[in-house]
Amino acid sequence: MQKNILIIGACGQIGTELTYALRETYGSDRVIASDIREGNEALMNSGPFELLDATDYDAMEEVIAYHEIDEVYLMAAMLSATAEKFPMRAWNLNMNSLFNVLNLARQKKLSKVFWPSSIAVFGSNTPSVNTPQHTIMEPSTVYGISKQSGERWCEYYYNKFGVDVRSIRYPGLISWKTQPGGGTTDYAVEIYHKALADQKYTCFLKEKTKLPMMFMDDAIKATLQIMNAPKEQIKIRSSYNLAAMSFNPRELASCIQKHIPNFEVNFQPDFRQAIADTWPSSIDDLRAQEDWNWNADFDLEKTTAEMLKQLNNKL
Ligand code: AKB
Repeated sequence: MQKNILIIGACGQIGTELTYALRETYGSDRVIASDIREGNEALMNSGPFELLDATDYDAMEEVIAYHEIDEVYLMAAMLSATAEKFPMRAWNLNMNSLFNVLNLARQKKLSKVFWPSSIAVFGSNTPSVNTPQHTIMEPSTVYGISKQSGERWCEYYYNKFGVDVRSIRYPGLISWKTQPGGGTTDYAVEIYHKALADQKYTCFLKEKTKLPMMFMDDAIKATLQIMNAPKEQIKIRSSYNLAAMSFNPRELASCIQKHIPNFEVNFQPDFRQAIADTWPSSIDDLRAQEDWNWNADFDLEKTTAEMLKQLNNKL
C-alpha cells in the first residue's frame, strides 16, 4: 500500500538521514520533510519541504491534511545540554510537539507515529552497566525528564486510544552528513572533525566517561525496522532500549590515532560532565533483539574507519 510520510525536525542530525532513507524506500514525493527552518542544500533539493513549527497544532494539522499524511516521524527536540540552559523552552518544545502528534493520531488522522526517546531517561540511581529495559528511572536533566514523561504518554495513548506509537531510546549518535546540536554525546562527532582539521581536540568530558553510542546507519536501520515490524511484535509501547557499542573519550581517541598517529586529545570537562555522570555506561537491548530482530552492524573500529573516510571525502 502506498503511504505518505511526514518528518518533523527533518533538518536535524537524525532527521536529515531519515529523510534520505525514507525517500529511497517510498519515493521522494511521498516523504514530506518539515522543520522550523530550512536545511542544507542537498536535503532541500531532495524532495518536498514544509516550514513547520512543531508546537503549532493548527499548522501541523494543516500540513497533515494537505499532504494526506499517514505516518509521522517526530524528530524535533531540544537536546540535553541546550535544554539545561533553556528549561522551559525545552519542556514546551519536547512535550507540546509530542502531544500535537499523539492527539492528531488519536483523532485517526494518522495510522502510525515514531517518537525518539533517549538513554537520558535513566539517572544516577539506575544500574549503569547493561542497564535493563525495566529499571529505576530517575532522570535529573530537563531533557531526560521530558523524554521519560513522553514515554509514559506514548504508552498511555496506546493503551487508552490505540495510537500505534513506536519508540527507541537512542544512545549518543555518530554521523558525518549532519552535525548534532546541543547534546552531551556531541563530542563523539566533533572529535573526528577536529582530528582531520587540526590533529588536536579538547574534549568537554573526562577521559574515562564511558557512554553508550551508535553509528547513524544503525540508528536509521533500527528506526525503519521498528516502524516496519508487524504491530503485534511491538510489545513495549513506552520505548525500547537500543545498543551498539560503549566507549570513553580516551578509547575513541586511541582508535582515531590508529589512522592519524599524531592526533592529540586533552580533557577540559565542562557542565556537560555532570549530565554524562548520570547516564548509563552500557545498555541491555535484549527486548529489541527478541521482539523485532534488532542487531547492530557498527562497532567502534568500523565507525571510526567510516567516519574518517566520509569526512575526508567531504573535505
Ligand atoms: C544528547 O546527548 O542529548 C543526545 C542523547 C543521548 O539523547 N545525543
